[in-house]
Amino acid sequence: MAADQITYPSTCWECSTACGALVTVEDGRVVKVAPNPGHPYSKGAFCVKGIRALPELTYGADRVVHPMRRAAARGGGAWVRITWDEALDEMAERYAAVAAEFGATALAGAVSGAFFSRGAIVALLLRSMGSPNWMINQDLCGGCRAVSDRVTGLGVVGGEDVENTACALIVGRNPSAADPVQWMALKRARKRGASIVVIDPARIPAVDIADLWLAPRPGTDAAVALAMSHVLISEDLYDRDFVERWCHGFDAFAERSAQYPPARAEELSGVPADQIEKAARMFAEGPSTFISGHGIDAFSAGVQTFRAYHCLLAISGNVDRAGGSRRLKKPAGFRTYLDLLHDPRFRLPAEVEQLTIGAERFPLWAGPEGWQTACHNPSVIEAMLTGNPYRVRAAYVSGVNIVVTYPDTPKTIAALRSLDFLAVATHTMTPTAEIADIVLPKTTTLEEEEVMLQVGGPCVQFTRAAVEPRGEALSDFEIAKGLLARMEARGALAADFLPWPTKRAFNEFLLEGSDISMDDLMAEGYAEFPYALGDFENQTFATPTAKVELYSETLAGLGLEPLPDYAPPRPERHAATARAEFPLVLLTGVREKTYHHSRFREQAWARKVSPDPEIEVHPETAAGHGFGPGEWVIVETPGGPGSCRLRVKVTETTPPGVVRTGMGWWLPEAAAPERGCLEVNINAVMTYDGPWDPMSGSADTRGLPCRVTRLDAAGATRAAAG
Ligand SMILES: Nc1nc2c(c(=O)[nH]1)N[C@H]1C(S)=C(S)[C@@H](COP(=O)(O)OP(=O)(O)OC[C@H]3O[C@@H](n4cnc5c(=O)[nH]c(N)nc54)[C@H](O)[C@@H]3O)O[C@H]1N2
Ligand SMILES: Nc1nc2c(c(=O)[nH]1)N[C@H]1C(S)=C(S)[C@@H](COP(=O)(O)OP(=O)(O)OC[C@H]3O[C@@H](n4cnc5c(=O)[nH]c(N)nc54)[C@H](O)[C@@H]3O)O[C@H]1N2
Ligand code: SF4
Ligand SMILES: [Mo]
Repeated sequence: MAADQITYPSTCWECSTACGALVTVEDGRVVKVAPNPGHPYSKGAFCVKGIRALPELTYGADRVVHPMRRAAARGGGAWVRITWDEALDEMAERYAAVAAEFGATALAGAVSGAFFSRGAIVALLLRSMGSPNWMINQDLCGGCRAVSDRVTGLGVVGGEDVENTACALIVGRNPSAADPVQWMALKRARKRGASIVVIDPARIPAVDIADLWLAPRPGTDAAVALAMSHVLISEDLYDRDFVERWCHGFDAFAERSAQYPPARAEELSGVPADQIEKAARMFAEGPSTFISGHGIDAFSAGVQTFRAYHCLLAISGNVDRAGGSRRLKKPAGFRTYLDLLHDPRFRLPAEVEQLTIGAERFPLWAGPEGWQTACHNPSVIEAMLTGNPYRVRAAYVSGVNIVVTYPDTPKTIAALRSLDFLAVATHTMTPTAEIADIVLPKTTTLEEEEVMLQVGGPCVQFTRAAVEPRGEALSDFEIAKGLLARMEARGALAADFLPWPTKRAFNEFLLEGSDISMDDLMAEGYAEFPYALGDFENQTFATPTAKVELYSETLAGLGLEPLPDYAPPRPERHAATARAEFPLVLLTGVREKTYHHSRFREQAWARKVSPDPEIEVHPETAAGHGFGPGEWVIVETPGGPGSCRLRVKVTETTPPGVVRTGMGWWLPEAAAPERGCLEVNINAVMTYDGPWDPMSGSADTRGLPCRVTRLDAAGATRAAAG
């Protein structure tokens, strides 16, 4: 290493895996991002997005490096450079004017979620301006899991103890693509003799290290999980002691699961009964952990499906035990971002929070009692367009590319265009930024400090601001502070819920009550802390009965189904004629190693590795429909707003009758403002209008009926050229 290089321990937070990193700086520039093999959680696991995409994002030619104001009609693609003072003054002026005329609830924020500090900061910014409205993308991600985790009282999401497990049950999760830390841990577990069971309609790489692979028809997992519970109960393989002491509603749950003996589950899911029995017996041996993913989340029966698996986990006695699924651990006194959101010191009056859009429809999801206290997104889109329940007129978007990543792209565009004012903080000019009035340059992971709880560790992690921000980029914290100061000067501040002078002070506040110091964190990049497992007497379950609720009193109180149950998947709920018209089942969201959702599409190396949006098709399906490998097809769904073109990949890993595609596609080189997001983006095909999960408000992003047709020769030529 050159003498003038310094290497810092840090954390990559380009994605929620948050791997331990070593960042090398020379002459004020990051010259290397590498894994930190000494990190207690990631143990050297890392991915190409951290190593390559992050530095290229930071130093790439496409980066937005100064604030800009649009110089033509909205979406016209013409921009002028302005100063931060001009940008923030104009934002304050516009937000204050909307709040004065229509009330502060006419303002909304959008961010990915409170997993990162920017989520909490955007929420506290909006609250300071008097609005409880902020959107998160988690209804499209881990929302069903989170709601199930809360209503059962388990609190186990992210706590899979793969290192010590004897059996890993992987459901709707593709770890080799989605999470290098989990994937490495699974391979280690396999090596030391742990058994692995995969439940996935597709033959994912994890199947290659599995003892057993169950391939249900998409959307039928609840039947499989209930049948597995039935096997545990009828064969007396469940944990009687844990159930008697710590579970509520066992008899009712046993009755419910008895309605799904393996033979019936086989009919509903297509998984042979003997495989369900085998999987149940392997899982019952333990210690076993439940590894779940997006494949059973983000659909309109997601919470019930998750509850079926969560109840299986509970009765198997694998809650908060070594090798099982750990409950959330944090250092005594430490504050997470979610803690901040629920802290009474940073709350608006109850009657204002009750106005959160979606709180009435989905109280477990949106509003004061909701998981992250955010809005229900499709309801906000509706509010922007129709004024129901009231009109949202101005928005601030940061850390989320909603035009591309929300279903129903044309509607999201129309909703954002209907606003009086839109400001977007971003790294590059995305289709969302293209329709803003003001675009703000944001710092990247290499330029901004972050303190976060690593649930998987568990440990607290630190991300170092390794270099000065490029150009005039600012962090979410600095943008929010600048904006609030200007709102205050206009007498338009409801409260100051961001009282810390700097991001460092904010980070110190998170650590304040704990034994961990900023110095410790900076020196190592992480800090471990002691915790207890299985201390159910002192750390009770956060439910009305203080037990794990197999029968949910919370759901019963809301008039919702208190026991987990199976519901037929979307294609089966359609009339036969519609099924004939849309004969295939669409799964979206296949993760590509080169991209993070819509990000890094401007990077040449990534586009070289993954040049086209693909659709995976079984050889039988391809033959039946006359698709050849590499041909372009268009995809449509019933009630969807449009179509998109994708390139056929013929593969036996996808089952017949099912097609799988990714998400997040757009073409930075294509014409503004859409930049291809209406042509190659799967969300241009799907509706966001429901049906919604009655508990979490999630819409179907998988298991949808669809129609796939070949592009004609002319279309194919256009596509290849485009
Ligand atoms: N490289 C890269 N990594 C990423 C991301 C990225 O964009 N790029 N995104 C990150 C984010 S935010 C997320 S949420 C995760 C998502 O990553 P995962 O949680 O792994 O989710 P998916 O890849 O959407 O789907 C996982 C599996 O579910 C299966 N599946 C589909 N339908 C069903 C079903 O009905 N039942 C069952 N049992 N399985 C089903 C699919 O075939 C797929 O193999 O990845 C994270 N990691
Ligand atoms: N059809 C379909 N739709 C899906 C999914 C699916 O499987 N199918 N998956 C859903 C899931 S799981 C998720 S999590 C969402 C993801 O949806 P998004 O969060 O919208 O995805 P990203 O492309 O990661 O968008 C991040 C954007 O925020 C900007 N940004 C601003 N500040 C920051 C910052 O500090 N850090 C980072 N990293 N970015 C910043 C970046 O420039 C980038 O444009 O999409 C969802 N949408
Ligand atoms: S998986 Fe890749 S992008 Fe995500 S935190 Fe780890 S290195 Fe960064
Ligand atoms: Mo996600």
